[in-house]
Amino acid sequence: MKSTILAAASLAALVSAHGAITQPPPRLPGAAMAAACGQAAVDAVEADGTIPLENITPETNDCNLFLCRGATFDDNQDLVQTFSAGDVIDMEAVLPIPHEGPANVSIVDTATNTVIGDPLIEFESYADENLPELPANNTAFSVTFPRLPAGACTVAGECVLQWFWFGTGAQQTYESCVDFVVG
Ligand SMILES: [Cu+2]
Repeated sequence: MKSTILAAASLAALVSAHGAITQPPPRLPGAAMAAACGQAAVDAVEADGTIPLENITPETNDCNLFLCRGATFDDNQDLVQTFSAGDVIDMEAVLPIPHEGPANVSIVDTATNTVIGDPLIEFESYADENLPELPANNTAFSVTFPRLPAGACTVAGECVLQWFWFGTGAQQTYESCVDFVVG
């Protein structure tokens, strides 16, 4: 609960920011991330929950920066969602500084950092700062939870729903993860 309040506070106070998922509740930085990536990495994400991977310098090789921007299951065991095949999941993102590029939401096996199946949603061109206004579906959209292979993602921590966005011109990578189990 404490970490949820912290996230709401840091996302509300966006100063120099880029983008992140706000719903369903995303993985947040914490003590386990600090142990793996360094306290400076945690401080950077807590100061601005929307920064890209490229703004973080891991302090050890244990930091899994390219999965969930280094956020860990250990720090987020109270945020695990339960999804079933056919569930429509409403997702919300904030994009205070858009950068045009591809984006998707996929299910990722956290042990191997590999995508399971097809993306649940895919944007060829997302967060285009040249548009007068961002399309409404860039910040509020739904995905339908697929039927996974039997036994997949049944234990908390095994899988995440990962929002991934790459700003092509900015050369910035964004990842927000939602922990879940198949119910
Ligand atoms: Cu940016």
